[in-house]
Amino acid sequence: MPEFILVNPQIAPYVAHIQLNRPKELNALNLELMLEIKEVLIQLDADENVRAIVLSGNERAFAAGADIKQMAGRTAVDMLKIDQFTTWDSIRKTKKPLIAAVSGFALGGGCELMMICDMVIASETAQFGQPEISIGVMPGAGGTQRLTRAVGKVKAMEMVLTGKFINAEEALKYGLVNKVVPIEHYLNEAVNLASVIAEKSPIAVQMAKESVLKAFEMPLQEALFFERKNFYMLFATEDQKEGMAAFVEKRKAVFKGQ
Ligand code: DAK
Repeated sequence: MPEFILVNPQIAPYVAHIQLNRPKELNALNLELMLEIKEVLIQLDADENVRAIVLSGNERAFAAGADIKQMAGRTAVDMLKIDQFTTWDSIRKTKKPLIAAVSGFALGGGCELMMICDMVIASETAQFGQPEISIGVMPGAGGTQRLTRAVGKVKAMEMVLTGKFINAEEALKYGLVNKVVPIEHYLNEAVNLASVIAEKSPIAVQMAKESVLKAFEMPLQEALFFERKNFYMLFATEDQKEGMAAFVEKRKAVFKGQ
């Protein structure tokens, strides 16, 4: 049983929910919590009854960053040996769509974890930041890269070099989040978004997710080639036959992930 997260494999049909659960520490990401997220995501990725996953904290905090108290005394060699990247890389490689439901603080590693997710629903109270500079370090789990790709150079520089937070409205304006909703709705809104995706062909969703992510990893020509292969591949699925037949027959498609 995980100690630092709560897992509901069916918060809605085909939608799983992982909730970070260290409320007193504002969901600070200690190593154990990250390992638990990694393990659960591997299980959910393999579970045919799950087609999309919502990741949330609580109303006060999505996550206020890596656990500073756990990290404070470490040397560079300790950090190297612990090799947290194995865990973070595994989370990043989740095949199913990950939707972050963010309320309160999403800071440092919390913001980086959020940016690994594919979409973000924020509550009006959400605050985002990369405040590592204020504790003598800098973002180490993708913050300088993913934030810059999301919000552009000057805003990323401002956030990373000053450590200042931005609010939900600003995050929306800069394209860091998909939607901002009142606090009482943020989790439902994320689950609803996940449910819309869960109605689609899970194979097509997986291929499409993979292809969009290549936009950040490959030069355009290679990425277009990658997209093309995935597109062709989908014509080998029953879901493609079902989807197109349903359109022609004017009925709702029922996708089986075959
Ligand atoms: N770590 C540990 N404890 C934390 C914490 C954190 N990041 N953030 C908050 N807490 C704890 C506080 O210590 C406090 O505990 P007690 O003192 O009550 O025992 C409790 O949560 C409530 O916090 P506050 O009393 O401070 O609450 P406030 O509302 O006054 O302030 C705050 C909220 C979020 C503004 C403040 O807590 C704060 O500034 N927190 C730290 C934010 C921060 O600097 N985050 C960045 C951390 S560095 C890597 C992967 C990831 C990372 C690095 C490498 N690899 C894969 C290699 C990530 C690094 C980081 O995130």
